[in-house]
Amino acid sequence: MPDPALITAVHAERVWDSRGWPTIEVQVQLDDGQSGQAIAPAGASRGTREAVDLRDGGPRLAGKDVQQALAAVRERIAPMLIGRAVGDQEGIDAAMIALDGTALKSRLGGNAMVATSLAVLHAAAASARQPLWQYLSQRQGTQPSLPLPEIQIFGGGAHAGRRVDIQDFMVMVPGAGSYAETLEVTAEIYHAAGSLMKQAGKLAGVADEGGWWPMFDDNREALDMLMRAIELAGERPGDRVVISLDIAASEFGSKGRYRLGLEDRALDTEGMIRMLGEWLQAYPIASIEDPLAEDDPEGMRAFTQAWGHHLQIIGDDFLVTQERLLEQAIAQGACNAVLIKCNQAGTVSETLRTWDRARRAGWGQIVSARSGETEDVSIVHLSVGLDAAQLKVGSFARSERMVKWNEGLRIARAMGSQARFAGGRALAGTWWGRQHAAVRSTPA
Ligand code: 2PG
Ligand code: MG
Repeated sequence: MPDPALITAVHAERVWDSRGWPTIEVQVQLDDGQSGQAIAPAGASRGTREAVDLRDGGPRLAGKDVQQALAAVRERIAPMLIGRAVGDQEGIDAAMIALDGTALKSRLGGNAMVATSLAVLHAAAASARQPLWQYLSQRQGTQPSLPLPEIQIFGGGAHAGRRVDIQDFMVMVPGAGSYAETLEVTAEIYHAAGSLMKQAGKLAGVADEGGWWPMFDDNREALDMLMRAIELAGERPGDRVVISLDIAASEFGSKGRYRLGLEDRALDTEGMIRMLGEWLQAYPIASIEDPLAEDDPEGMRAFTQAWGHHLQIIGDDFLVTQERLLEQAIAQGACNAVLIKCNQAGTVSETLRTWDRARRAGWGQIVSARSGETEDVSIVHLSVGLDAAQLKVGSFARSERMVKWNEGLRIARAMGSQARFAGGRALAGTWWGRQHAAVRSTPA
């Protein structure tokens, strides 16, 4: 066994994200000449219990500058990491957590910590002379697979000036034969949706994650337009292609009161569950994220009891990639899948603990980007290496999104004949999985 490589330097620089705001890039150098680097992403619809980014405040750059987070890496984290073995991810993350000492990582900054933690992981993979997906899969003992993409067609909510209430109108192609095929089918649907918007005189550019800007008069109009786009792309909705929604209900609801601004309607928890139930009966929706607010666990439990057998129910703001919250939700029977965002947890080790807990519970796992992204492709490697089976990156436009979808293609090529596509595995327990299992078992 070669001696483990040691960290010799940790650099931090200010770079810029896809919304044009500052963020932080960390590079970790090793004594074997290898290095790793990573950039912190940034959310807009953030859960209140996720790790917080350290931002400078003040009048410049809307208070979003990251000089304090850069200083935290250069002056506090770097001296602590120099000389440590790069493979000791847990020890390094634990040391940062102890140095920070706060519940939400507000002293060093979740942005400083996640960029450092991911840079350490990349450096360890480089030192092992392995691509990150392979390093992770060996470390965690998984069989790597290419994930099923979840791709946004219309953006909304906090990513589109609240033009519609619902945040993400997405498609998945669980019936595709390969990762590459999901992208091709989605491209057809994305462009079909753009043509329909143009014909209707409603084309107004794209939202934060590259999905079409939603010029709709009510939330169902978006769903109807999505159905038409799927058909125009030559697909039968519900067959190879299904719909997926991120309601991001915490953005317009709290403590059991929800306000749909677009329709000027107020709903209680029961009303929300009823409305979503009507949608689930009318449209081929196989996955729904944050159907109720993060402070409405009773609602989440009731919704899961009513619909958990029918579709995938994902906790994002509700679980914020925290093992403790996931544990509670498993005990309560709230949700049946978890969104995995490294910067909500704040370190790689905490992210891996949440992923592992979900896996042991048989819950779905969706590795996810944030609405503020960069050229960083770490999450694609995580989804493949952890065999998470699903990946959410935003839409099918803008390079901070495409760099990730394209990285999946490169990984598939590198895997060659070993490439395994997760396909519709994650949706096996939903109406889609049952329907397609039945189709498969019907004699020709
Ligand atoms: C979400 C993400 C990505 P944000 O809610 O799932 O769509 O948004 O990064 O703004 O939290
Ligand atoms: Mg979400």
